[in-house]
Amino acid sequence: MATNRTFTMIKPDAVQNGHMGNIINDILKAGFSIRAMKYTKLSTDQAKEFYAVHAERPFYGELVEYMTSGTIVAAILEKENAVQSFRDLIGSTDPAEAAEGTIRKNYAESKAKNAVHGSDSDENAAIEGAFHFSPEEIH
Ligand code: IDP
Ligand code: MG
Repeated sequence: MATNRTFTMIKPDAVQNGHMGNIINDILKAGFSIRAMKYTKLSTDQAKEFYAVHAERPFYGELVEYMTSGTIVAAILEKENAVQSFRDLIGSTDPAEAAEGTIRKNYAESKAKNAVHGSDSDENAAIEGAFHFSPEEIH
């Protein structure tokens, strides 16, 4: 059964381009509540570990470099059917293919610099949330 939490990051391009406030506003307007939030920067080791599932993909090096290039916002979000609902809100990986009104359509630069992360399963939402937040930081 679907759980009610997902994990997101507002990625370096979106922070640098000044979209952080609008993206948080869109998330709240869509009915998500914020259980934890952190303005932070990933180390190379953290980015490599977070994206380890993509280690064999040709864009892995580029992805790690990009994700460590600036500050991000990491957050745990809550809503009914959170994982799927948030993937719907952010849209396709490539903003050129993302539906009108989605966060990636509105704010992403490219398929690589695509503004936001959203967990793809309940299992990964729990793993990714725990990667960034201790239990005491989740409210
Ligand atoms: P997702 O974020 O929509 O789940 P994934 O396929 O899991 O997409 O890829 C993880 C991240 O890797 C993407 O969000 C994007 O930043 C980056 N990425 C995915 N595909 C490409 C690509 O073809 N070129 C460069 N970067 C990519
Ligand atoms: Mg993914």
